[in-house]
Amino acid sequence: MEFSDLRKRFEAAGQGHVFKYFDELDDAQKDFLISQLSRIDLEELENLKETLLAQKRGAEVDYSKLEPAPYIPLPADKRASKEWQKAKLEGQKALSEGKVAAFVVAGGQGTRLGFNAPKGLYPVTPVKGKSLFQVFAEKILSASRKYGKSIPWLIMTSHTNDAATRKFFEENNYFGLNKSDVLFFVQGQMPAVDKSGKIILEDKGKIAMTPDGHGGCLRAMCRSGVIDELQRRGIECISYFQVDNPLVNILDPYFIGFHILGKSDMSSKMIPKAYPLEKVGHFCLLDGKLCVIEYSDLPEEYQRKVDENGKLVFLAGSVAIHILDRDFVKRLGSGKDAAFKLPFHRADKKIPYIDDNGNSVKPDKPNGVKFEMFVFDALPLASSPVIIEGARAEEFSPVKNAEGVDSPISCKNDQKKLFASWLDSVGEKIERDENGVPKSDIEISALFASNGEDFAEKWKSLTDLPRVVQGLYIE
Ligand code: UD2
Repeated sequence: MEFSDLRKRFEAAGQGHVFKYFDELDDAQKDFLISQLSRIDLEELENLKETLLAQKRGAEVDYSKLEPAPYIPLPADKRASKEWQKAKLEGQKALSEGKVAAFVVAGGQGTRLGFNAPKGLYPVTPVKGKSLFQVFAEKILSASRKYGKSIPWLIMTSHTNDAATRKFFEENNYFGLNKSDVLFFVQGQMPAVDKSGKIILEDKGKIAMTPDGHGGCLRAMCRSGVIDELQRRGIECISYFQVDNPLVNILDPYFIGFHILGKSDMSSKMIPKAYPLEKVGHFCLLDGKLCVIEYSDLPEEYQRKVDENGKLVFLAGSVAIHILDRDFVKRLGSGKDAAFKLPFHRADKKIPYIDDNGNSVKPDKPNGVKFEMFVFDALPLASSPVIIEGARAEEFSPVKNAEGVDSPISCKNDQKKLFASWLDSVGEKIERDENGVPKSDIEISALFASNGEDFAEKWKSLTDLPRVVQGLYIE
């Protein structure tokens, strides 16, 4: 688009102030600003001004109509359940036919952990201190060996961490994966606006752009061409997970099987909440449609509500583990179908800006709004969504906070507990402390086994059994 047309469009939309300092910029700065502006969808922004900014959405939810969402419960023994075994076979078939891809949303930094790098680089394992990315890579490599098919791994980065993430993979030789199976793409951005909807200039030649949320992955997959690449490779299911959870069972044949057998557009794992105010989403039905209501939106009385047996009514926690059908992503992400768009959520933030006199200001209270999409908002748009229960001890222990719950220590302890339970099952004795945490550091690589069943099989085949001592590492 010609510069004059671009300018006219912004002026017509009441956003002409973004050119206020344009004449003071050098050529490179001008080019940068123009490239930012040309990526902004003014119509979308106008729409958000009228809805989210005016607080019309959100206030409309009538929580009294919420019901808990149904789910497929975890049986005491999966091996004894016909339904679960049938799903497993179906999932294994899809994996052996090369129809499944793994997908991590990794746009975030490790800031909350005091780690100034992409979060996927954060060291998490108890003995070797492997990074989150390495843990995932080994799980994917192990599954691709087991099923005899290469498994593409999509990694969504952000403008902030894309280069550092790619460099990390290069330096580590893709952790043994084929480079051509690791598909990076960068998530989109949205302009931040002030309370009246005006785009914020962070600098004279720079718009305050912020990541568009993990829900932005749907459009980013389409825009980047990744979705077409998956189609070329014959991929039908995309196994979605977050970068902060090293316990995630990335290529779970049971989950994949339930998704396929249910002819589902999008499936999710639920884990019963550990305590009423746990910071997870809640699977609910609203007017008969499945949705996730985030902990920060659901009034506390609902988060704490119990039934006549004292059981939490909204028990089903969303831990951000989903399977997305490839064509569903294409439909949602291509933007062609206006009724199939994810809504935005607003977050009020402190956003540095250039004031009317051209001075940089660092506000001490929220002055602006950023817009984000959440991937779970695709659930109400999905046909036949399936939810299955997962086991917390085997699949969920995120690293989010520097200390306390969901911290590096709690996550290491949970990994050790899981590995110890596998060792228990083959008759090894593991000493634990009063909280059930193994006293020694132990670690089992997914390259040896990524679940208890596989571990027991592999262990049986070892001729020289390792001694269970402090620092035991099995690969
Ligand atoms: C998320 C879920 C919460 C629960 C919890 C489980 C939301 C809104 N909340 O909370 O319901 O499932 O996880 O651990 O999803 N990311 C991007 N780009 C973005 C924003 C996020 O890639 O623009 C990635 C980020 O790298 C991470 C994931 O999305 O892998 C979750 O982000 P978060 O840490 O902001 O989510 P959290 O912990 O608030």
